[in-house]
Amino acid sequence: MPRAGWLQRLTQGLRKTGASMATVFTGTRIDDDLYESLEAALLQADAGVKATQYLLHDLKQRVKEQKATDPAQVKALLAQALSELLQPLQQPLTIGAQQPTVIMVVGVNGAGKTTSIGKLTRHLADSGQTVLLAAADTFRAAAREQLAAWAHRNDAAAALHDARIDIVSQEGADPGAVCFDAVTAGRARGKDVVIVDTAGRLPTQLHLMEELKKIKRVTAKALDSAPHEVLLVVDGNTGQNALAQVKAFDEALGLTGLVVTKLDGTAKGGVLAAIALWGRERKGADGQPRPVPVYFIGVGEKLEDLETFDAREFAQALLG
Ligand SMILES: Nc1nc2c(ncn2[C@@H]2O[C@H](COP(=O)(O)OP(=O)(O)O)[C@@H](O)[C@H]2O)c(=O)[nH]1
Ligand SMILES: [Mg+2]
Repeated sequence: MPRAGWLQRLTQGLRKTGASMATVFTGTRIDDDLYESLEAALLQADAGVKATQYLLHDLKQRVKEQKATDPAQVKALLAQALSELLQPLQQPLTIGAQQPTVIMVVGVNGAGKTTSIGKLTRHLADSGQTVLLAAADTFRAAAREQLAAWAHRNDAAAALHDARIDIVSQEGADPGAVCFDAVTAGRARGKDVVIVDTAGRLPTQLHLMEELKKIKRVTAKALDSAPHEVLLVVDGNTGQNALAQVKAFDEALGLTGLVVTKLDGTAKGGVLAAIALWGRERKGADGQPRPVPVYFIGVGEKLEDLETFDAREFAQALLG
């Protein structure tokens, strides 16, 4: 899909937010009323209290510095403030430093993990990477079948590069065992990427979170440096709860990236501002801020409906 078409879909998905943002700037004066309705619109957009306060403060400074007098200018300055806040989330997923690069995918039920894996596989196959999928969502037979169906849909793209999408799946097996086999097979077959699909779970289900930690440990037994990426898939419609999910999964597993799905629907989008602000406080081993990047966003249910995250475009779409 051309990038422009995708952007339209995102804007369409975020149109409610965009519409209420737009009305904030229709007045003729920059006054308390404007800032109050902006505050309400940001909260309504799921930005959360902290990110809303941050953006308002930042915006007021910009307005002062620029000596802005027209609400339209304020809107442009808000777009700047927002895209600067979101900028650190814009980082590419890099593949190839390790072979195979092992990507573990986690999240709550229905977030779009398996669908995103299907799309990501397409993205990788298109760039000539060979992919092996691990069906470590072993709770339901349907989950294995769903992953296999996505693999099959990707075969045409892979065939262009003389490759095919392999899948490792075992009925009734322990998810850790499936991962171990998958990573071992990925090494033996010289695959570029191994993607591990896991069963959905809530961060409050502690025994299930322990199981994820175990999957992670077992993966490292099959390949020392693995997993190289731990991706959390979050449904863009979950509002502020998305931030709670990010924090909890990060605490348990150490996330390396996010995929935010369903931004084509009725998502409000502001939660990315909250995730970005939280990311500033998150420190790496070197004490430097290490935000969790948004590698991709999902804008539909089809194979090609995955896009890299672009902070500026996202800010524009959000502001309508
Ligand atoms: N509109 C839309 N639907 C999506 C997107 N990503 C996933 N879905 C749908 O969300 C539902 C759950 O997806 P699934 O991948 O099975 O979730 P999982 O339980 O996390 O593996 C399915 O109906 C998908 O088609 C997206 O970006 N946009
Ligand atoms: Mg699934």
